[in-house]
Amino acid sequence: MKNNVYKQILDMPKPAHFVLIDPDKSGIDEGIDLAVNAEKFGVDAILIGSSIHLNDNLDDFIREIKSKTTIPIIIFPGILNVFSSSADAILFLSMISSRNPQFLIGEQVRAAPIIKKYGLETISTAYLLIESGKMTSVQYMSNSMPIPRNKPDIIIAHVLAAELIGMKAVYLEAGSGADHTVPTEVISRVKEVTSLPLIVGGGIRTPEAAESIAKAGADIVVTGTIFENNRDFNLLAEFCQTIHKQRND
Ligand code: 1GP
Repeated sequence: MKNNVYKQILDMPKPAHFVLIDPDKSGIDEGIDLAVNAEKFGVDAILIGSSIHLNDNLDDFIREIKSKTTIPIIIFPGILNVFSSSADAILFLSMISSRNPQFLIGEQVRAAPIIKKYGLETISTAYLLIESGKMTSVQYMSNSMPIPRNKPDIIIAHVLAAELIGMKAVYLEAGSGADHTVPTEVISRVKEVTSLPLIVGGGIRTPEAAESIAKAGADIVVTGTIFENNRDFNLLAEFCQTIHKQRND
């Protein structure tokens, strides 16, 4: 029987560090190498996802990584009908910053019967795309306008709506490879209004940036591109230590 990943997320010391592995950018061997080292150097969970899904080997990819790691392996879907029953859970995203119905509810309707059949744990997650300097893949692929980065009140209104709807986590997304991360002012303002786990990612390239985001109130700091381009596991360890240093316990 699989673990309750949401409970693990609630219970894990915060801030936590999740590493995103994109199966379109890493082969299986590279993905395993990154996941195994991520676990070794203190990463708390692995997200697996991509904006497009160019490869059809997601199931093998996840099964292989699962067989060599013990931390939670969570699907972070670009398109919700691409997933695998081998994962521990899936972030069941609704892109609430969007006004494109396909990414608010369309993808979820298509995916729900299969996810139910697989018995995969879902974590209902409010996904907010925040403007970050240039067009990102997620913006283009979802045909959605990001929320202006200098409008924290609008961002907060979205987060409050998500909480009232009953969603279980909030993901503030600048977009993979973003020029600018989600502003720390936005993170701290959002943290003041919600007790839901607050996930922040996009454009985090240095331990210093990760530290500011953790200090501002992110419960989970997500890094992706930095370790796709640079398999420097000393740097990975430094990211982990910097993020974990912000823990109170
Ligand atoms: C993207 O938030 C993640 O969905 C990670 O972004 O690749 O820029 O680290 P980066």
